[in-house]
Amino acid sequence: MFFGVALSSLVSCVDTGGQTGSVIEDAGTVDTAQDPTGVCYADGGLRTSGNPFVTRFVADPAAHVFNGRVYVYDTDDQSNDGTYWGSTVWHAFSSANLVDWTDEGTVLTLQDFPYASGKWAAWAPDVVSKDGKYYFFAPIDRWQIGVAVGDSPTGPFRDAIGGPLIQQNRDVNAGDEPIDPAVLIDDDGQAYLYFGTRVPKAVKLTADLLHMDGPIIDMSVSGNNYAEAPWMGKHNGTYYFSYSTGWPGQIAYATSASPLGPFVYQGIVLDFVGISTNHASVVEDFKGKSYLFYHNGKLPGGGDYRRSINVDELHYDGNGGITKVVQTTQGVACVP
Ligand code: FUB
Repeated sequence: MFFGVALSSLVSCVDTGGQTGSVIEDAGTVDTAQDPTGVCYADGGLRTSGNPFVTRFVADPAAHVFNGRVYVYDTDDQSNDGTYWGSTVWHAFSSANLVDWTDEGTVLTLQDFPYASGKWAAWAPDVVSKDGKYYFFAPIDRWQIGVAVGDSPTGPFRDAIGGPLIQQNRDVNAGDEPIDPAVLIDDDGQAYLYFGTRVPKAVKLTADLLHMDGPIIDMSVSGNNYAEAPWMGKHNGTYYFSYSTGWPGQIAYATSASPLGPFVYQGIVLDFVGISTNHASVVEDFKGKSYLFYHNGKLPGGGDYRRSINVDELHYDGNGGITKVVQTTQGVACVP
């Protein structure tokens, strides 16, 4: 049965210029039986996100599903001077269907942390939700990691501790460069923070997510090819640790029965992306599919310091392995 509805006046279901996916301007009719929301089908068929899927230079995507919406938290490359990763603010985008993206703007700045030097290095962040609050884990100055908390996925976030959660010169085994925080809250409620350059670090967090609850450990990953950009996921009871292998790097992954390892190297999730850094995150289940978010330099004017974010489907094989993600220009299909 076909239910048609004219869409000639519908421009977009989002409020931003941030999207690059197809925009319905003169869509004729849409099959509302296939797509009850009326946003996914246009004249040519199912719309796709396009890659990169935003027109702003942002990098280091940390993607999560909150309240039925995908939120992607980023380093804001748009505001650096194009010669280094000089960002001082973090940016976010969100979407309910992976095609229409809302530019949530700057969601946090270095100035929100009183102990930050404020000069630069608002780099790869992560955000998790617990008990109705949203915790923004922010690398600051390249030598400390702070936490800000908010009541919504886009804040406003405020410094939650009054000092750093991790600090290079204060904390035993914080490593040479405590950057790239990634947090997993396990099924039993225990939270783990992963971070670090060249040596993957992990530490348990207290129930309020604001303090370390034990020593910082060096994670054991066979193959020893860890460089940066840690991400921890869980699939069918197995922990999947992914990370970049270098500069340039691929995104590799290793698995373990424990969130603290030891991890066994399994293979490559994402090949080189054509620039000096690689950084990815996994959405394990959004409306029935898994997705990999990553950055490259493919927006016009893009490059090492002007990166932009992409999304492609991620597939597990029948044996618990991850099939290497195919980097596409069409991106992913709209999910109503
Ligand atoms: O954005 C600055 C740095 O580049 C990040 O911290 C790394 O993961 C790399 O992507």
